Amino acid sequence: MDVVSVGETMVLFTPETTGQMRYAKQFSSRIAGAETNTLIGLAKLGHQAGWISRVGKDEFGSSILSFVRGEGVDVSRVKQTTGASTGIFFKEIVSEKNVRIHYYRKDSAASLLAPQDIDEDYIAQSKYLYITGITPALSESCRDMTFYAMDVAKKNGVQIVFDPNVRRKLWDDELARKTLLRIAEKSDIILPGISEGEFLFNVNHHKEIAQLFHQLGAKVVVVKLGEQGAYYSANNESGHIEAVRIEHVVDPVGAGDGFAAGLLSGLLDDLEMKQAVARACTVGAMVTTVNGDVEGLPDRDALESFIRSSPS
Ligand code: CKP
Ligand code: MG
Repeated sequence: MDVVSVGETMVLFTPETTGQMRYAKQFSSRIAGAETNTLIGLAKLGHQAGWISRVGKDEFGSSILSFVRGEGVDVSRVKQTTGASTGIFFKEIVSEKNVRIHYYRKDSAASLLAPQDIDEDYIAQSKYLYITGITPALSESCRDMTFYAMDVAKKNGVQIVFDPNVRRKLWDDELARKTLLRIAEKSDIILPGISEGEFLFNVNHHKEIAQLFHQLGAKVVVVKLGEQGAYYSANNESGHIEAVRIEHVVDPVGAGDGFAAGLLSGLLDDLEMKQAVARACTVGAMVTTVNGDVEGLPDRDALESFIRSSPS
């Protein structure tokens, strides 16, 4: 495997109409979860991506497994669990500027994940372990598992890549801050947004955020700046990459996961940091042009033709 990740994937329902969801009568369903969004992005770009998780032994669990497998991700380390259901969530589009997420994932199958779900060899043979701040928010056993997976990676020289993905609806602020900072201390590459830097350190300047993560031990920090692109800082090298201009953002959710896929893809292809960050910005931008979290992720051909057609 090039990249292995562990986390929850759910069925996502979106009302066909905008406005308060209580009036919605029809919903479309998709599959989404930060970790599989990134793994699918990598698989579409031709990399070997593997997922560790649990889903329920139910119709939604089966649907997630066949979808993620169909996108080219290895699901051999995903278990279907009896006694707990697959999580679901809703994306309520009240108005273009007001999108609300409603989770129905408490005590879900994935929240039962625990250290014994980690196959050491599976992580040991991979190049990167990709962790997001969502998995440790799911339960205490998920927190234990996250740290255990990172210990296995460290022991075997596998690089740890971390997207803080703060989800304040899922856990208490103090526990979130403490846990995410502990994960950051063990991570090699960190991909925060400005609001995550603010949440963790109470500072909102990208250079300061990068510096603080370096002080915790990170070798590479890439701060996502949305429409302003991204700032990267690594081994005495730093710089700013302009965002790719998008005419109309259809759905911003999933952009961060696409960004991670683009960056890891660039690093796996041995691009220079600057080029890898540019690929991250491009993939992140492409995700926002399509409804759904993974549907806008490009394969190689789509990525190249998008770059050719973008105004430089
Ligand atoms: O930070 P992003 O918008 O890239 O993440 C979106 C994902 O995993 C989405 O797919 C959802 O399932 C989640 O984050 C989550 O649990 O909030
Ligand atoms: Mg994010």
